[in-house]
Amino acid sequence: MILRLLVVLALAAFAAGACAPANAALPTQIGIRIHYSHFDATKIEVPMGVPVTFTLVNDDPIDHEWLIGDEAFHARHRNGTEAVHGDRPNEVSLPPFTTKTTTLTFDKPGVLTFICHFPQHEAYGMVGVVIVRP
Ligand SMILES: [Cu+2]
Repeated sequence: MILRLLVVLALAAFAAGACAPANAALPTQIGIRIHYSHFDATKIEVPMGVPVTFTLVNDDPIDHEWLIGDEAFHARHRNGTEAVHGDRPNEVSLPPFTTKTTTLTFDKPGVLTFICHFPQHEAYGMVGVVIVRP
């Protein structure tokens, strides 16, 4: 009987721990600066289920873009013909010397990639990952 009670208490403690917001310490305000055709942050951890605001700074005298999504999304954009993005929070066009903000809420855990799909920019290294933590 006592053993059973201890098991129940242990399970209750485990459940309480599992429900604690493990991702609460992760930032919801992210700054990414582009300079010499590179992102200055290429591995970013964010919490799932809450709005995350990205401030994107293009410090270069040329156009860039910040497109975030999964592999299928990027496969479409690598072959895409859309020169300018503007209406979707996960697709941001960045003219020279501009700053833009965009807010996204990630609804599932996992790894997403952000890439600039201007010709040769991905190959040059304009790639980063966002890790969404539950
Ligand atoms: Cu670029």
